[in-house]
Amino acid sequence: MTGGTFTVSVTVSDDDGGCTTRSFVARNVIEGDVNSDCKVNVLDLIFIRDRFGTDCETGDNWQANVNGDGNISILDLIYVRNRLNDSCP
Ligand SMILES: [Ca+2]
Ligand SMILES: [Ca+2]
Repeated sequence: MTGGTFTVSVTVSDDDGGCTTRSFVARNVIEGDVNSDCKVNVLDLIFIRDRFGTDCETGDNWQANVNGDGNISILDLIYVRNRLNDSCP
């Protein structure tokens, strides 16, 4: 897959037979680029800092949980810090 924007559809079901499908736009970006501007820089760190301790499921907060542990914390900041100055090819 090359870089660009994609529409992704996800269907989720539960044990009670409930089911929902959501479609969203996804971009092929680099790790640590939480604001999807194709650069890992201080703006990504600020994005995460501003969401410390907030619910990962609210709004666009999920983007700040870069290590996927379900929390927005210093660990996410460190993850992005270690990728500073990376950019899309
Ligand atoms: Ca960025
Ligand atoms: Ca995290």
